[in-house]
Amino acid sequence: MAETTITKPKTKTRTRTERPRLHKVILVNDDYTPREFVVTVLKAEFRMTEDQAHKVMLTAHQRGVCVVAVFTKDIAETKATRATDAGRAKGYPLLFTTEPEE
Ligand code: TYC
Repeated sequence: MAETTITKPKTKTRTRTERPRLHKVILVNDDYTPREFVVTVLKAEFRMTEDQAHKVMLTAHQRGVCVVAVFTKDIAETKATRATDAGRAKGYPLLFTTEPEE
């Protein structure tokens, strides 16, 4: 007797791993922190050149805020905290915040 082999259709399951959302580090303007100090912190914490740091500082100064860079959540929060603490150590109200990218 002839045998019939029934094979189950193979369904391929593809798991999509989404990339983790990146978070923006945002520099907030204030009336007290010296411009040059803001530039120094941007260079030290975000590895910017004098030119880049100066542009970011000026944008925050003129518009109120400026996006400094994007990182994974952990790194964004750590850098924002370190940069804010650098200002606090000198008695300045300098503030860096974070928010998720859309
Ligand atoms: N506004 C400050 C001043 O005039 C300079 C400054 C710029 C401070 C950007 C904070 O995020 C800032 N001395």
